[in-house]
Amino acid sequence: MKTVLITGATSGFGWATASSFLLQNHRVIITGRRQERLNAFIQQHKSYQENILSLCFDVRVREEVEKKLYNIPEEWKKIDILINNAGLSRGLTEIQNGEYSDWEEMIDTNIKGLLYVSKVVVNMMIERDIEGHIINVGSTAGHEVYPKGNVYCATKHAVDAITKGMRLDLLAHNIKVSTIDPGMAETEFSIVRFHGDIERAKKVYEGFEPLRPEDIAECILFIANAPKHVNVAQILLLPSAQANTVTVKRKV
Ligand code: NDP
Ligand code: 8X3
Repeated sequence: MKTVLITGATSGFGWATASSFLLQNHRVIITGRRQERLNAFIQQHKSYQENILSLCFDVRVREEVEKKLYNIPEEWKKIDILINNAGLSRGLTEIQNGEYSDWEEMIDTNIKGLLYVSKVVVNMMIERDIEGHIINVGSTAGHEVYPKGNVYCATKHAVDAITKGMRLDLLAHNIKVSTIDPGMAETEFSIVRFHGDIERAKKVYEGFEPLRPEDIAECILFIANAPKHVNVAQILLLPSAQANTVTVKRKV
């Protein structure tokens, strides 16, 4: 039984991944800003209740991240796997028309938030001599830049660079570092990107079958379950109808 911390488990990939780890009899620490969603997760997994710890915090607020993580009960501090999944996009806009608040939210969440959580958890692993595993959720947007995706793509390129840097730095501590880089998946991602415009968000996935959160969860389980001597360093996961960030075969 491993202890797995999943950021952004209140929705989408994070929820599905936490659920999959629980069903494989691991202990999960689920996080997110929406307390009611954390409660709903526990409610939906009632029979596994003793294997769930929920922490409500905003990854952008460093003091909050440190306070919440350093104060978890001692028996939960032996974290084996960290899944850095919390993230978002805001807006789809030419660079000259971008909103500062959107840029700041993406940079603060996807880059700085990931760093804040990682630093604490990595140190907890090192202090306890745990042969841990960090799995970052990147994106195809970390491989290519698409029109109007400027800052979101930049944050996911940063996640790619941080993943590579972590792999170098943590080698000495026997901590594996991997990334899963999905293409288009239908979650709350586009609703958040378009600030709650559900109709616009739906259109993103019209005419083809996007990835489902469970597809990503399955890959994360595969990465986590690899034998000790194997690091599945990177998975690029696309819907069959997607060739790259801008080329999608849609039924007309
Ligand atoms: P969702 O919007 O469904 O889930 C995002 C999760 O991140 C939520 O649980 C949300 O929780 C959490 N989150 C966002 N901001 C913060 C914050 N400031 N502090 C704490 N938690 C936060 O989207 P996905 O499941 O699709 O996205 C998960 C990850 O996958 C993201 O990093 C995204 O960039 C990436 N991705 C998504 C793809 C897609 O097509 N959907 C493709 C490739 C990568 P809460 O709101 O409760 O805080
Ligand atoms: C999410 C995938 O193509 O919508 O990272 O940016 S995309």
